[in-house]
Amino acid sequence: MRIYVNGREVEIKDNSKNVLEALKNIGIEIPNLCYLSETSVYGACRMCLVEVDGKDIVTSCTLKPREGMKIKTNTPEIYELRRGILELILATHNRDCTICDRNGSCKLQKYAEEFGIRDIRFTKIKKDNVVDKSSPIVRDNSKCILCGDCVRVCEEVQGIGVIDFAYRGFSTQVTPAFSNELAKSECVYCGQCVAHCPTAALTFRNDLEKLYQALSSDKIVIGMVAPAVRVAIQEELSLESDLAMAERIATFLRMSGFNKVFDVAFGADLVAYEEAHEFYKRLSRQEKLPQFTSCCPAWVKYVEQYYPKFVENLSTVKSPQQALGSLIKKIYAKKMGLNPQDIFLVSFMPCTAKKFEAEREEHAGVVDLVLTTKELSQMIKASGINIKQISPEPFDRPFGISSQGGLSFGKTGGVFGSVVSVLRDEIGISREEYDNLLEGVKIAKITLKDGKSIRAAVIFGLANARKIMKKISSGEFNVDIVEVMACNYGCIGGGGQPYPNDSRMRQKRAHILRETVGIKTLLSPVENFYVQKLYQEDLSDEHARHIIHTNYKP
Ligand code: HC0
Ligand code: SF4
Repeated sequence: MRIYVNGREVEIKDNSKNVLEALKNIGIEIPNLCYLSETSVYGACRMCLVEVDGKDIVTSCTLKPREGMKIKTNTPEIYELRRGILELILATHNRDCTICDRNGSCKLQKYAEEFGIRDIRFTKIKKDNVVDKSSPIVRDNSKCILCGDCVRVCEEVQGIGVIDFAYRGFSTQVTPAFSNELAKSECVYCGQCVAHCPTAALTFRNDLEKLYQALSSDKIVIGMVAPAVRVAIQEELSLESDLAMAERIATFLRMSGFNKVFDVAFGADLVAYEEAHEFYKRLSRQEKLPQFTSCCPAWVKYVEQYYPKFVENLSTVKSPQQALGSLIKKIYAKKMGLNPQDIFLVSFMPCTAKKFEAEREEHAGVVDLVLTTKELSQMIKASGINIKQISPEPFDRPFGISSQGGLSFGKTGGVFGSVVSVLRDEIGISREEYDNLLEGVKIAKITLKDGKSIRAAVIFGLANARKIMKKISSGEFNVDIVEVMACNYGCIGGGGQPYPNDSRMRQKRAHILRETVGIKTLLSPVENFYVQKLYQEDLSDEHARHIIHTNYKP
């Protein structure tokens, strides 16, 4: 379709959702504070105004493109309107930018700078200041611009709907029901509201101070790095597809005082191996099927809240974070003659729910601190060390080697793919068929060499999980094993990843993760020599293996 933009004839896609997206695709980014391509259109902020056919000024997010239409995106009138909107938003906005969590990544701050706003004319109105620090997700209403992005993401993308608008006029707030704290709500701490909040109204708890306290104590500080962190942190450090990033992080952490640095992808190999065997046992006995993956803590909380009758279907294998943590505190410490109490274990995760997971009763005393990709990037930047110039050093042994399978955990489908590769290597597979059932659900039919057949589902995001869980619950959908990752694209899109954290960035991260996986020489967790050694020496019987299992209670 051809339209005219600022006096130039341009070609846009025929199926463009709206003018805002059509123009974005040809390189014109219309300012906006409430538009998300992942959710329904809200049209509240009024920043995305454009002039149509020399007459009307309308919001481009609600405007359907039409052949031959004449659009102006940048007239003096539009400029003044946008400036006025910004001034009105800023009138009630907490403007402590220098000490704000989103300093440098806030959309409102960016526009205030670009539109040259230096004075706010209307400052008599004060908003209620409510700060909720009850959970890893921090909510600060004084920074909220009522764009509703979090409300729509939580409801439409995650299918939870734990936050919504309440009260009227200047008292309007986004809050959980009855103005409760998030910790008392059904929030699963996935952090997708944080990922899409344009300001710092929703952030996550920053725990860096605890790290520096540990580093200045007598503790032995051990770090472990999750698969998705090595990919997304590059965005913060102006790197592109650095395949040695994980090893550079290892060097950096050692330079910062860490005694050892391990790879969570090793834990992922171990988990895939153990989970495949757990599944095969359940399949042979036809009990507690379907088996659900349990490495995503937001998904585990979701099952506990909404489907307690399926809690026993969750794999009892701990997540890689907790399984590796348990190995370090219980097996590694003993072998090295260390007192587990003297170890301070820090995991670097792309995820806000991992902070919650480490604090769960079942996992007490294992992982001492969870820091996100964002917090790691703050550490690196504050150190003044140019990470591009430091030499990559391998992770420490024995938990430093991983296969393609283990590293693939970082995006949706990775856990299931690894479990399948263990089944392939250990039992043998004679036939595999894959199909996309609905949008967001991948189905597999696998026949093992021993004649057993498996139906599997990989579910992308919690809103899709809700649809499938209803069908599983009613018996309409029969399946033996199910992988769920709460966030779209999996951990690479976790709530602790850098901003912007939208579909475009997630696609890019998925590509870099694939490249990073591709250079690994070990294909399957079965080929991981250190995993095999661990099974021979330390995890040889069921009793010994209980340290990497847990029980979620219905
Ligand atoms: Fe993930 Fe994990 S893959 S949940 O996304 O399973 O957070 O990256 O570390 O534990 O390995 C997150 C990422 C992990 C765990 C692993 C799993
Ligand atoms: Fe909703 Fe997830 Fe945000 Fe909680 S963390 S409010 S569940 S989007």
